[in-house]
Order: sequence, then structure tokens, then C-alpha cells
Amino acid sequence: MVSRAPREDSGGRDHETRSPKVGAPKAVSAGVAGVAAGLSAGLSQMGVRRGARALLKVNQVGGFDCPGCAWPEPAGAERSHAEFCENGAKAVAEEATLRRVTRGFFAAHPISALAERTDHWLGQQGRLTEPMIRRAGSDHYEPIAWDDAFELVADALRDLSTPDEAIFYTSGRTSNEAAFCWQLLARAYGTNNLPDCSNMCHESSGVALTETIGIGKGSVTLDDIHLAKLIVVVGQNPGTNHPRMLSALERAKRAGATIVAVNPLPEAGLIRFKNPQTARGLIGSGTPLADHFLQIRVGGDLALFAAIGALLLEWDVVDRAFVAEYTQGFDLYRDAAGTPDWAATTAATGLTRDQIEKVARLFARSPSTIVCWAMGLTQQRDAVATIREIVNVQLLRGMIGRPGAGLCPVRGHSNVQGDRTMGIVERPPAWAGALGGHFGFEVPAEHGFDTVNAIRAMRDGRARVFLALGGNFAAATPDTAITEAALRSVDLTVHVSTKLNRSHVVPGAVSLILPCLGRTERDGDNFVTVEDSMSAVHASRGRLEPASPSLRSEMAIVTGLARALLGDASAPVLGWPALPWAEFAADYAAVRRAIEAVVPGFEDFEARVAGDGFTLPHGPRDGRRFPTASGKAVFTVNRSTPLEVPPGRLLLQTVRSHDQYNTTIYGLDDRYRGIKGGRRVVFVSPADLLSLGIADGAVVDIVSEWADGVQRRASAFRVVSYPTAAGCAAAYFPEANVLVPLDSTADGSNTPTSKQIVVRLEPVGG
Ligand SMILES: Nc1nc2c(c(=O)[nH]1)N[C@H]1C(S)=C(S)[C@@H](COP(=O)(O)OP(=O)(O)OC[C@H]3O[C@@H](n4cnc5c(=O)[nH]c(N)nc54)[C@H](O)[C@@H]3O)O[C@H]1N2
Ligand SMILES: Nc1nc2c(c(=O)[nH]1)N[C@H]1C(S)=C(S)[C@@H](COP(=O)(O)OP(=O)(O)OC[C@H]3O[C@@H](n4cnc5c(=O)[nH]c(N)nc54)[C@H](O)[C@@H]3O)O[C@H]1N2
Ligand code: SF4
Ligand SMILES: [Mo]
Repeated sequence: MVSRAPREDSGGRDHETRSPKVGAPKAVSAGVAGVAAGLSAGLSQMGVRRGARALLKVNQVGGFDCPGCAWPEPAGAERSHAEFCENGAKAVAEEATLRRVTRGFFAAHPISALAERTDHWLGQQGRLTEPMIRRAGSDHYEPIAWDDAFELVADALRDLSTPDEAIFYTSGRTSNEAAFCWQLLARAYGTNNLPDCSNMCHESSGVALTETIGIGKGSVTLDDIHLAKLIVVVGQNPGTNHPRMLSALERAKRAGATIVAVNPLPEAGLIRFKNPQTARGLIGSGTPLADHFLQIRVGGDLALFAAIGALLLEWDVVDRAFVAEYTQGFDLYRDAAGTPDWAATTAATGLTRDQIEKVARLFARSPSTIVCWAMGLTQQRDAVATIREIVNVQLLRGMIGRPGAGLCPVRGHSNVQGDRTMGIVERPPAWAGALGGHFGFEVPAEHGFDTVNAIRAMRDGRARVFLALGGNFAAATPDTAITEAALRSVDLTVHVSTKLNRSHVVPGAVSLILPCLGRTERDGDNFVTVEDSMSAVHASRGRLEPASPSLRSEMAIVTGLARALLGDASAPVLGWPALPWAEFAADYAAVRRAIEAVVPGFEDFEARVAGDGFTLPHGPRDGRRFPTASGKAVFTVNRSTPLEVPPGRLLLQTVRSHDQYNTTIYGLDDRYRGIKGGRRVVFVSPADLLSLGIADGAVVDIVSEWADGVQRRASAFRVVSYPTAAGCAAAYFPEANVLVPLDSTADGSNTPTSKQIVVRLEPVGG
């Protein structure tokens, strides 16, 4: 038994977790200094030649897709030579590092000791180099041969009483080809247990959009962004998380677009706000992009868009022809909308009536409007209803299937949208019949576990084997204590990874680390494909020498596991479907032919993905064809019942710093928010600090309060007085994940509400 203090109480133990330096937040982002910061970070870890070589290939035709975010590249001719941003450079550097985690490292560091380290330290140790196993009862990982590892997994899966005791998790960096094979493996074996990072990310968008417009993807292209006259950016921090989106916004603005930001935080790059303390440290010399900033309360967006819709109705600026021809449910929506209840609306949003009317006027006048959003909406309790309400507003004005207009959920991981297209989803995909028909087996019909249900199943002993194709399940998921105990309780955990992370040090009875090639690395003669946030599919070809000769590609690992478990078309095993795993592993074009045969929209895949790639069909975008049951876009009626926040409590949201990629911590600074050298900070407005009687700079425990009565505690956070919306607070993910109750999820999408947690602050040693 390993006994250790819970990591959330590590506030005083590690120099990384204490005493950040706090300066003034920045108003303007990106620019030359930003890219220079990324380059110096990159070059120091990659070596100068390897670094330059890697960065020149990011997002170039014939190069590799940036492993950062899912923001699209401009068409080939418009690409500059440096088609990457500071944070893209950091993502490449993190992968192309010269540091290595060897068998000697694992011999020197017991797992129990690694578990005490921060996520930052774990990631900084470098690239994994060979397959490792933690045998039952051992406190060390030791080397294992690839084939022995595959056999061990196959044996464990065969021993389960039902395939539904296995979980096949996926993170969104996985290529289309590997994702397609992964879901094929899970389903041929007999389960739809395919949770993915999307369950914690844009699931709410997928649910809301599928219900209303019939397809769970955004309806705009990059050109639409350039053409739009009104762009509303809601619950998103592009300066950090989608930096090149700022260039697209800038271009739109130069062409006359008005930009509105809706956010509890005045995020750099989007908003300039006057800070009396400083003109110090402005980055670049850009102008603020947003013309209007609505500093909304956390969770207030449903009330905001309901009010905007009601005003558009009142002002009679409805696109009647569009509504009549392409939509259903308008009358119900109109009757329910009524006139805004201003007392309730201003309380929920923290905005004034005047502010809301001003923005509603922009909607009323704009000939082409795009609404963009990300995690600020999707990780709220009312996420699905809020996004449906945005759809209502866009439908009222006919803003779908028109140039420069539409709905734009901005995706996170570079191929998270592609993975979903490839069938990484815990339900049978729409094309399950074609999949089964093509490969000659019956696709299981039952719904499987999403991420939250996978944790519950492990906790309750209903799942015994956990496999992950990428990601960092232990750190990315909510309710850290419950999730870690759940992972430790299973028979076998298997992680296909590039870098050491928290999940490796929270092992099941037996645990495997299977190290794989990253996006930047050469994979024989093969290339893979990915899909960006705007449904554009293109090739990605790694160029760098692999970090270790013992690494295998994700494709080699997935097909290797599959062959060990199910046999192969050339050597079938009685009782299992005979699938061509060896052929797939040898030539990824064979996988693309299978995708073409099974997944709609991939006709002539191999030829079309050459060069610049192609954009997948999208009925509403391409021709106002709505693949809903009625063939029309659907107006919905959504009720808003704001979350009760008792006196003395705040609504905590968890955000990314500028120096992290999800659970991968690049560094301890958050330049744009003025934080240096630490991550255990909680941002609170000066007014709230005053009324709570807590001083700027005080050290507090954050305690979350939830219906189950359990008090979840994150210890020793430094309070930072910050211009966030009143009644709200912010802290970093994943340090604050311990506060998110497993059962606190968005209605309709089961996404953890990691942006809406009721907390109190308890001064330490006060
Ligand atoms: N460099 C870098 N790039 C990334 C990532 C990364 O970690 N680092 N992660 C990738 C992934 S997987 C994703 S999903 C995306 C995430 O991209 P974002 O969604 O931009 O990421 P978050 O940091 O979660 O920021 C959420 C934003 O929503 C705001 N917000 C919070 N609550 C509310 C609310 O109630 N209403 C409104 N209107 N706003 C609110 C927050 O203040 C913050 O600005 O980025 C991707 N790109
Ligand atoms: N509190 C809170 N929790 C959140 C969020 C939040 O905003 N707040 N955001 C949620 C969101 S939006 C998301 S998307 C999830 C992210 O959840 P995940 O996708 O599970 O987590 P990541 O941190 O992106 O995964 C990083 C790990 O992926 C592995 N990796 C990197 N590149 C590759 C590769 O090419 N192949 C393979 N096989 N492995 C690779 C590395 O080992 C690295 O340690 O977290 C969610 N959790
Ligand atoms: S915007 Fe996203 S995809 Fe583009 S270079 Fe930056 S991190 Fe990479
Ligand atoms: Mo995400």
C-alpha cells in the first residue's frame, strides 16, 4: 500500500506551488514578442537545428499539422512562412524536446515518489522511450517487449466477463486513421465504451447543434470569419488558446466587422481595459480587437441570449422568409419569449439593460453575424440550453448558410473533431450499419460510457480494464480523489502516450505505458490526416527523427493490440471478425479506403487529401439543408433558473494559463494575466475581496460546496485581486479539478461543470 498525503494539499511542499509574483494584467497579446517567447522556449529544449527544422514545417503543405489547437489554416496560397503562433511553437517544443525518460529513470524513481511530483515536473522529464510495465504489487515501472505487452492486454480483455468491462478512452490529438482503427477495435471486440476528451469539452455544442440544426459541427469556414460584419466571441480566450484566430478577427475588423467579447474576464488580445496601475509591459503595439465587452457573470449567457432574442422579436427584425422556409417551432419560441424580465436578466448576467440593448441592436442591424464560443459556455450546467438559445438568435436573423454568418464552436484539440467524425463516441455512430456491413460483424447497439460514466463504472467495479489512446485521464477529469481511486481500483490500465503524466503514476493493479510517435515525427512513408474546427481535412506528415528507435506509431500500437486480441484477416481466429490489421498497419491508405467506404463525405479520400485537402459537407452551411427529423432547423424553448449562490460564496470557473496545454504545463507564468512563477492562484474581484474581508495576496483554501454535502478542498491558493465579474472567481485547471464534483454535470451533455462551481474561500493561518 502506498500512503501519501493528497496532492491537493501540497500547497506548502513544492516551490512551484507557492509565491507567484503578481503584476498587472496585459491588455494586448501576441505580436512579435509572443512568437519570440515561443521560439526561445522551443529552441532551448529542441536544440537549434532540430527546432528550426520542426517549426518551419508546422502547418505547411507537406508538413505536419500543428499539434496545438484546432483553429484552421488559411488556404495554401495565403500561408505565410511562419504559419504558427507562440503557443503552437510551445506545443511543438514540448514534443520535439531532446530530454528523455529512460528505463534508468523509472529504476531511480518509484511510482509513489513520482505521484508526489507536480504535473509540470512530470512533463519536463522528456519523451517516453520504450514500453514499460508496472507489475502487480510493484512500486516501479520496468521494461517489457512490445509483443509481450500486446499479449498481456489481449489476455486481460479476454478474461473480462463482458466487453463492456473495458474502456477505450481517446484524446483529440489522435489522427483520423488511428481513431478509426481504435473504434473498430473496440466495436469488433464488442463495446461502445469509447469516452473521449470531447465529453469534457464541446459535447454540449454537439448535443445542442445536432438537436437544432441536425449536425453537431460549426457552420462557418475561415472565409466566413473574414467576411462577417458582426463577430461575437463568447466564453473563449483566443489570445491564449487559439492565437491565430486573432489574425482572422483582425482581418475581419479591417474589413469593417464589429467585434463583441462576452466574458467574465477581460482577456488580453480581445479586450483593452484601462488599468490605472500601469502602462508597463504592453506586448506588441496592436489595438484591442473587441469594440464592446460584456463582462458577464459566470453562467449568465442563457439569460443574455434569451433577452437578445426577445428584443429582436420586439423590434420585429425577424428574417421572416428564412424562418418560414427553413425552420420549425417559431411560434412556440415567440410565445415563450415574451418581454425580457429585466430584473432577472440583469441579476443573472450582471449586465445593464442598456448594455444588452446595445448589443442586441448590433444583431438587429448586422447583415452577417457569427457567434463563436468555447469552454466558457460548454462547461456550464445550462450549456446545452445556452447554445440552443444562441441558435435561436441566429435563426431569427437567418444567419445560417449565408456568407459571413453562422455558428462557430471553436474546438480545442487539433483533431478532436476528426476523431468524432471517425466514430470516437460512446454511442453507435450514425454509420454503424455501414461499418458492420463493410467488415462483417454486428456493431453493438447499447450506449457505452462517456467520461463521467466511465469514472463511475470503475469506481463501482463495473469496469476492470482502462485503455487510453493519448490524453491524461487522471488529471483532466473532475473530482480528482474519486477518479484516482477509480483508476487505481481496476485490473489493468494502459496508456498510449508521448510524455510522462499524472495518469501513469495512478496505475491499476497492472499498468502499461506504451510510448508512441508524435505528430512531428517521421512515420515510415506514411502520413496521417486530421480535421480542423471548420471541417477541413488535410494530411499531416512528420519529418523529425523519432525520439527513440523503440517508439511505435499510434497506428502500429492500435493494430498490434487488435491483432493480439482478435487475430488478423490473414490469420483469422475463430469467433472474432477477420479484419485486415496487418494491411492497415503497413499502408495507411488502406485505412483511408475503409473510411471512404464507411463514413459519409470521404469520397475519393486519397486523391482529395493530397495537396491542400478538402472540406467535409455540412448541409446547413452548404445549402440550408437541415438533417433534422423534420428537415428544418428547430427553434427551442429554454428556461433559465440561475444557480443559487449562498451569501459569502463565489462562482468559480477553471481556466487555462498562457503556459499550458490542458494538463501539460509548459511553465509557471501566465504572462497576459500578470502571473509569474506559480499556478496556485485564485482571481477574485476587488469588490468581493472587500466584502469577504480577504486581502489581496492572502493565502486561502478553496472549498467547494455541492448537494452531496462533501466539502472538496484545494489548499493554499494565493488570492489575486483581479478585474473579474463580481461574484465570480477563477483558478487554473487542472489544480482546481479536485473541486469539481463528479455528479455536477451539464444538463443534456453530462459534461463536468468545470466553469461553474460554488466555492467559499477560507483564509489559512488567518
Ligand atoms: N495554448 C493552449 N491552447 C489550447 C489549449 C490549452 O490548454 N493551451 N487547450 C485546447 C482545448 S482542448 C480547448 S477545449 C480550447 C479551450 O479554449 P478556451 O475555451 O478559450 O479555454 P479556457 O481557458 O477554458 O477559457 C474559457 C474562457 O471562457 C470564459 N468563461 C468562463 N465562464 C464563462 C461564462 O459563464 N460565460 C462566458 N461568456 N465566458 C466564460 C473564461 O473567462 C475564459 O476566457 O483551447 C485549445 N487550445
Ligand atoms: N477543470 C477543468 N477540467 C478540464 C477542462 C477545464 O477547462 N477545466 N477542460 C477539459 C477539456 S476542454 C479537455 S479537451 C480535456 C483534456 O483532456 P486530455 O485530452 O485527456 O488531456 P491532455 O492534457 O490534452 O493530454 C496530454 C497528454 O497526451 C499525451 N499526448 C500528447 N501528444 C500525443 C500524441 O500525439 N499521441 C498520444 N497517444 N498521446 C499524446 C501526452 O502523454 C500528454 O501527457 O480536459 C478537460 N478538463
Ligand atoms: S493557432 Fe492553434 S493550430 Fe494555429 S499555430 Fe497556434 S496553436 Fe497551432
Ligand atoms: Mo478541449
